[in-house]
Amino acid sequence: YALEQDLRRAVARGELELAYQPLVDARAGAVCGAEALLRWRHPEQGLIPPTRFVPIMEAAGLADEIGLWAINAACREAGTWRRLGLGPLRVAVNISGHQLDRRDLIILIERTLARHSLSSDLLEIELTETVAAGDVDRITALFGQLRQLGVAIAIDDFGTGYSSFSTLRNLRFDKLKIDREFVTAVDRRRDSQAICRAILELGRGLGIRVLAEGVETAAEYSWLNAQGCRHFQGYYFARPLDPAAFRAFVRDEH
Ligand code: G
Ligand code: G
Ligand code: MN
Ligand code: NA
Repeated sequence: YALEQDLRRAVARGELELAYQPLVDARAGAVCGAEALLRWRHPEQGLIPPTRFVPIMEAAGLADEIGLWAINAACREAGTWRRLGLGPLRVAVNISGHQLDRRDLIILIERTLARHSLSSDLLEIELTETVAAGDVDRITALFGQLRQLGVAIAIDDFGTGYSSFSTLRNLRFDKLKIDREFVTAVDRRRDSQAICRAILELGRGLGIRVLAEGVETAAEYSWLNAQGCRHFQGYYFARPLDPAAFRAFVRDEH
């Protein structure tokens, strides 16, 4: 598989990049951070989106190496935001289930934070609901260690996976991200409205933040805001941006 061979060399050749999509806090009326999203600049095929290469990366056993590369690059960038005086901006990094097999994951995260002099509360780890519902003992231990380190935990794609209320009750985390599927046309769809209301109420009851992903229109934003949603991400605010564009976006806001 040619693409797999190319991906094996992509890190060493500096072909991987991170795009940063602003996370918006409606209460502060400002960008409060970014989700780091992997991009592969293939020498012949151009920019390849993660939906195409993340499955290859996982099947080829590269999730670990590329995942660590991403955590390091994201922490380096967040350290730069701090030094540039862009305010305390948190960076959220997606973690693949395969990375959890690594016993020294926490130590590696701790070292990465230290390497870039980044305060642990400025890093957030995103795990999909399905990953969080995996090996219960392993996940409970990992969440405990991340919490002890001061790193925030977000449950990604919430509502589309396999977690249960008992998983949610047994794990302590900081944020639920409502999947785009329920946000699209939420101002017009009664079924999505019922689901978003329920997730927001769940967040209030559990005392955790809820973020709506994939907000594309003012109408979706207004509807969610009226329901008490305060954290947003989506093309309505900004697309994933290259590092320079993200810095400029934050600067222009002030
Ligand atoms: O950026 P984009 O919208 O195309 O992302 C598509 C998918 O790829 C998302 O589900 C996202 O979670 C995943 N993804 C993006 N960056 C990373 C990453 O650094 N690691 C892992 N494991 N998945 C990522
Ligand atoms: O990690 P996760 O699966 O949540 O990845 C987020 C994905 O959603 C990224 O691929 C990102 O590019 C994409 N995305 C972010 N905002 C929007 C949006 O407003 N609309 C659409 N269609 N996709 C979005
Ligand atoms: Mn994500
Ligand atoms: Na998501």
